[in-house]
Amino acid sequence: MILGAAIFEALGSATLASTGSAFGMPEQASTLAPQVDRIYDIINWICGFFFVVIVGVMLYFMFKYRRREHVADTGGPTHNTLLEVTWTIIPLILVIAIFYIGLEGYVKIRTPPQNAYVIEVIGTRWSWAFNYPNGAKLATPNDPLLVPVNRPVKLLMRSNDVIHSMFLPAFRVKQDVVPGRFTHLWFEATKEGKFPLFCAEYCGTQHSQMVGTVEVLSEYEFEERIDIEAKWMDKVPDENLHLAGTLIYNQCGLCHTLDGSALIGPSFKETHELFKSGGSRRLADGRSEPVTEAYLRKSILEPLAQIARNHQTDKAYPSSMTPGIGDQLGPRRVDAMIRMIMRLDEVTDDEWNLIPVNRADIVVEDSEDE
Ligand code: HEC
Ligand SMILES: [Cu+2]
Repeated sequence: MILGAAIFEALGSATLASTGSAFGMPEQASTLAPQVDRIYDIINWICGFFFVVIVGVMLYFMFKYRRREHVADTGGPTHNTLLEVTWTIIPLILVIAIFYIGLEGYVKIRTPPQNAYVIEVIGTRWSWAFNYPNGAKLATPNDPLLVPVNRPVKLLMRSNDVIHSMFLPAFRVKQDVVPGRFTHLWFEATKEGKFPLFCAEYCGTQHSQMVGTVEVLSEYEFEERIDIEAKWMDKVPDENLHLAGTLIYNQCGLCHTLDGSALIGPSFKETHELFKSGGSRRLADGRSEPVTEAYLRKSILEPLAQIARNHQTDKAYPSSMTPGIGDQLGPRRVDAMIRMIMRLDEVTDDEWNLIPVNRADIVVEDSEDE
């Protein structure tokens, strides 16, 4: 009786758009979240209910029919039509109901509204890049994914290398990002604030670093922020481009160190020293290329065209630098990275740590903006 009431209540309260998160779930921050939590709750309650019923009856029978002296063995029953029909029909109704609620939610999650705000997402080992319709470019780990509150947002996603997966737990959405095709997901954030963002598909050694934040802003703040993001790079005068590079370096930092230690790729310190001394880089195919500005540009735009060899071990580095990275950055950012590598000694301290740069200090505002 009590159990019956409990499950009834759970189903009932869950059906009225539930307010709190389901058991063990993070905060709800999108319009889809209550629906996902509802079905999760319903399935949990069904499992709990049948666990208690089945295990309860089992324990009771274990006790009731335990072996006792002076009781003759009898053959067990072999067939009971009513019982068998019951234990077939009840689960059948339940799974059909679960399928129906699940399908309803699935269709909703897979169908972005027509008027959704589209953000292009690119997964690259091991960062997420976000391109906005106004030209703003953001990328993890330093930047958040900025989205407006109370407005449907569609992420149009592709991968530059391997399979990644965009996972936004507070919005209850997750979608694989697969090389060679576009995938999408959508959500409508209901709360301003910061929520975690993960890559949920093991994508190589630094997979655990492929995390970030999604920041939900009011419509006004959102427009203002992406407007600044779209314009700042163009406001950096050429003489400050190497400093701007230090603000983008984080996208390369998972593979290129600054202090001389080799990671996935050569340290930028080594590249810088070769550039400064007019040295050459030995390549995997046996050639040697002088490290010039043109060499650096080609390394970024066509990483597979010239695979560098490690100077100490003379082994070729893996050809794992992402071919699309130059397009993703765009010409101005590529220039910034090249200049940062060429002038690395100027943007780092004695230990080759980056000297912090404030974006506001390196941009020049147009006179009409002042
Ligand atoms: C997934 C790892 C990875 C990322 C991310 C990455 N690179 Fe690379 N990079 C490599 C590897 C591996 C090599 C060596 C093989 C080759 O030459 O392509 C390399 C080589 C280079 C070289 C040639 C260096 C030399 O001394 O010959 C340059 C320049 C370079 N990368 C720039 C960049 C820049 C700029 C970024 C960030 C926008 C970046 N890379 C991001 C892996 C990466
Ligand atoms: Cu990943």
